[in-house]
Amino acid sequence: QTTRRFLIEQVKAHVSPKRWQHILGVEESALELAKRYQVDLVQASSAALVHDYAKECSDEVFLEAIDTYQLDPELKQWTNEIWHGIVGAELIRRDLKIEDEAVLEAVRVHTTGAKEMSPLSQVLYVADYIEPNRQFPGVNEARELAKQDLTAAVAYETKHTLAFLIQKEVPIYPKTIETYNSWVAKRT
Ligand code: DGI
Ligand code: FE
Ligand code: FE
Ligand code: FE
Repeated sequence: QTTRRFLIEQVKAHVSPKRWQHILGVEESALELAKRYQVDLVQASSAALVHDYAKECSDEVFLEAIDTYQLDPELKQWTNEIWHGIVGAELIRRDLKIEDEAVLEAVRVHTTGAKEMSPLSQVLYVADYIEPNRQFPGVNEARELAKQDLTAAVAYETKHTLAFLIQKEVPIYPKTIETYNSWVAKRT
């Protein structure tokens, strides 16, 4: 049931046109990276198409899902940015009938990263950052790194995201810091 066509139909109807453009850009970048780094193309496409499915859900939907799916109650203190991947994965499993745990895990970690990430999770994490519609200082360096070394691209994104969040003076989700500590050390 989770054909590309089904996912496109469902997700496109659930998000704004602008976000849909972003999602298609993420799919394009994810497929490119998947080819380069020998990641399954169907998993890469599915993960990309669904990753921001929940981004426009209301806070109430997430708060209820945290209870329903018995996720860590501490999550309730966070916001959409943190919820749409971690909590969103449960809504994606339910609404989009995604049963592939590797795809759901990639969605869960697409915003914060994780200490350890599968090649599929790394591909989604980086594709979300470098997709063609993204424009921010440093994106071209991230694109170049992604062509040469996926680990280095994850490390670069992690470092720059953390610096950006600190500059904005927003709270840092503990897992974001774990990701930083782990991937900065991995970079050779
Ligand atoms: O959903 P997207 O906009 O495509 O991208 P994303 O899911 O990677 O990131 C969504 C937002 O989450 C982005 O503005 C950065 C923010 N974010 C990432 N880590 C943290 C965070 N926000 C807070 N407050 N704390 C974090 O640790
Ligand atoms: Fe996202
Ligand atoms: Fe991201
Ligand atoms: Fe995204």
